[in-house]
Amino acid sequence: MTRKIKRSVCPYDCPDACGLLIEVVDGKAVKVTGDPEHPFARGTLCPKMNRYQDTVHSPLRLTQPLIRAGEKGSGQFQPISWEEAIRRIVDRWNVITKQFGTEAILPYSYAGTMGLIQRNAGHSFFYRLGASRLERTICSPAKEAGWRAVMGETPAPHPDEVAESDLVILWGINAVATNIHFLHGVKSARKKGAPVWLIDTYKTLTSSVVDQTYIVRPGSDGALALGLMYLLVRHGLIDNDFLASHVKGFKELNEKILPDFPPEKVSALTGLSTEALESMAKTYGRAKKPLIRLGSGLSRYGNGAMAIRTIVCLPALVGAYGKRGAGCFTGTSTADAFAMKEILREDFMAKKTRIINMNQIGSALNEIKDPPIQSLYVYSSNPAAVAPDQNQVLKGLTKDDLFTVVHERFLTDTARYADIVLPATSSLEQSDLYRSYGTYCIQHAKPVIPPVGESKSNWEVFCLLAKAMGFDESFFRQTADDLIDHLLSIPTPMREGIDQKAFSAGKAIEIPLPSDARIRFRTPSGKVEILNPKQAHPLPLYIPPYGGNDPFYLMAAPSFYALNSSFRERTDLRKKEGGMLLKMNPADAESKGLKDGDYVIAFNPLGEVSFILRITPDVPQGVVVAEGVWWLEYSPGPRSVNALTSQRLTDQAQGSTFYDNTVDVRHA
Ligand SMILES: Nc1nc2c(c(=O)[nH]1)N[C@H]1C(S)=C(S)[C@@H](COP(=O)(O)OP(=O)(O)OC[C@H]3O[C@@H](n4cnc5c(=O)[nH]c(N)nc54)[C@H](O)[C@@H]3O)O[C@H]1N2
Ligand SMILES: Nc1nc2c(c(=O)[nH]1)N[C@H]1C(S)=C(S)[C@@H](COP(=O)(O)OP(=O)(O)OC[C@H]3O[C@@H](n4cnc5c(=O)[nH]c(N)nc54)[C@H](O)[C@@H]3O)O[C@H]1N2
Ligand code: SF4
Ligand SMILES: [Mo]
Repeated sequence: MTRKIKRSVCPYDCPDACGLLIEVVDGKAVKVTGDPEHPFARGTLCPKMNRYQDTVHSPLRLTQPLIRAGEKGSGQFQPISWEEAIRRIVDRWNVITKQFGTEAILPYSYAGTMGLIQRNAGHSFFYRLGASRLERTICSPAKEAGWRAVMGETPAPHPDEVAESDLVILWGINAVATNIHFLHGVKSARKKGAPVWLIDTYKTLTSSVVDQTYIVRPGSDGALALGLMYLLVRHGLIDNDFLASHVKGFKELNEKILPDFPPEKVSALTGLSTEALESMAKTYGRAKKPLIRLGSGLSRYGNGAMAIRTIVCLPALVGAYGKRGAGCFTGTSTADAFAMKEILREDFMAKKTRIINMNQIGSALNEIKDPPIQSLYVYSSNPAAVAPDQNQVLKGLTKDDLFTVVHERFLTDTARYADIVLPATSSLEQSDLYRSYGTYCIQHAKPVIPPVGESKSNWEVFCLLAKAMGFDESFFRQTADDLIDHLLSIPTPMREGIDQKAFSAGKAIEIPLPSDARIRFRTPSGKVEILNPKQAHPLPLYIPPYGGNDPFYLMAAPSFYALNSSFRERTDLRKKEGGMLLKMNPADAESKGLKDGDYVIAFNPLGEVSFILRITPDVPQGVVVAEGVWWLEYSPGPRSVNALTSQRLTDQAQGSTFYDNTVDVRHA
């Protein structure tokens, strides 16, 4: 028996990017713990990852290539060899290309793994092929756009600086579920006396770790921010020196926009009382180091980018930008740590092909012509479950003339619709480089166990496909390790001065923040830009969300027990969650004649979804909550939550609007 402890990284789409220690016995991962040397996570993991070995060695893992042997969606398959699978894919693509051109082929991928090589492994291949391109905006591009409109390329502070804050505002973030290690610093701040607030649309798990929860109407945060600014001005709580030297456009905002946001109006828009607004503004204005940790929830609305932009202006009024432990933290930008263009290889694109938004894959599969999509190649994503407007997505996936290939670890909802399924390795079986969007850590992971069954990594499969297609670029003849070596041989300013020895040993190390980051605002004017003439609305203002005509706003929020549709293979986690729930306020349930535990159907013009009703005062009237994205096989009915979410996009950056939907509810 051989027993070894090896280092790895949590590959999931989570800001924490925890370091892992994997105990490996005879080629199997038997225990997974947090790496105590990880600078941000400090040795703890979330409940999902504590038993990652149960995911990696799950009996549900796909171990062989499969070919469809029944109706699309039936989940009936027969094993085939890798050779045959690759040959069939390439043969079919050649036929499609002859008749419709290469743009009839569309890749679909997102963040099954965050590793830079495996996540982006298909880009070079599909550029070379001339396939349609995918606009990957399912997550929170509107949040980035909102930040950028005010702060340009200004880097975020170090996340642990929150420990120095004297007022922490968790705004639209259920950190206990989605950013648990940020709470380490929050706890330290709180111990030193800093009040901690949560601003959300219902009481999430995070409300149990804060001093005060403010419940707002969905999509009204922009109005809240403007209302707080109005009161800061009225009470003389603004930092005139900071505004004069470091901010552009406060005078215009104060003259043209703020007078429209007195507390009475903001109370009506947000649902917060005028007393609450007064108290929030005074506490915020008097804090010396108030820090806002902004989640992505409120960016997933028709007014998302504007709401974020408005909130990002708030710290400027009190001079919080420029102080340690204060300001606004939306996430770190570590994109320049590695020379990404060496992975993406846009230069392989002979001509710029059309772009299809991943949030609108439903319409794209059913409606797009010239050429219609004839083949979908899905990897590192589960669009049948995670993409909005599930009825349209499934209708598209059912089409006879669509040739679908799914490269997956599990037989997901999407894989069930595939013509060919290819088994994918897990992160423990592949090499990769990791960076993070919530910390400044980077890490190099090597395989710690051999591939499970016949599974192959994304990189390996694209190399096989490239060979079968006759692509002769030497790029496609490298291993993932060759490509990693190449990237590491290219120095970048961000990696300058890192602890190279620790990095090479596979430890997580931190990129040093530029020393002048704090007061040098990387915007065209060098100032915090409340006024941004490049924007369609040069000043922030309040735009209402899309909403809808049904009585309840639907919060399609993340689950504590899963990560998007990942981890649904885990019986232990599904049991703890207690099923696919719809949470509702007692008064609303009473008026609908519904009881706790009832099977109910939430519906709107897009579709109908069955849930188990959970009645709770944590949810305000007029809102219902459906946490998590369930696989259909574990859902109470034939559809899951995204049959209720629309393909509409955000006001900027073409993002998803998962929260901006309404539903009605009835007894099943
Ligand atoms: N456990 C777990 N962790 C995850 C994920 C998961 O699914 N589960 N998903 C991962 C991914 S891909 C991402 S992008 C991140 C998600 O990160 P975020 O998108 O930041 O998700 P949350 O932390 O749940 O924050 C969203 C919160 O916004 C709230 N919200 C919705 N509408 C509004 C509004 O109008 N105003 C306000 N103030 N709040 C609103 C929701 O109720 C929810 O609590 O988390 C990652 N980590
Ligand atoms: N209702 C609702 N819908 C949502 C969300 C929500 O909170 N609520 N969140 C939205 C957000 S923020 C996001 S980012 C998207 C996420 O959408 P996705 O990125 O599609 O997220 P997952 O559901 O985690 O699916 C990832 C899949 O990749 C597979 N995978 C993992 N590693 C590998 C690998 O190395 N190779 C291959 N080939 N496959 C791999 C996993 O098995 C998994 O099935 O979902 C969005 N949809
Ligand atoms: S999902 Fe997030 S919190 Fe959990 S182990 Fe992975 S990186 Fe850490
Ligand atoms: Mo996301």
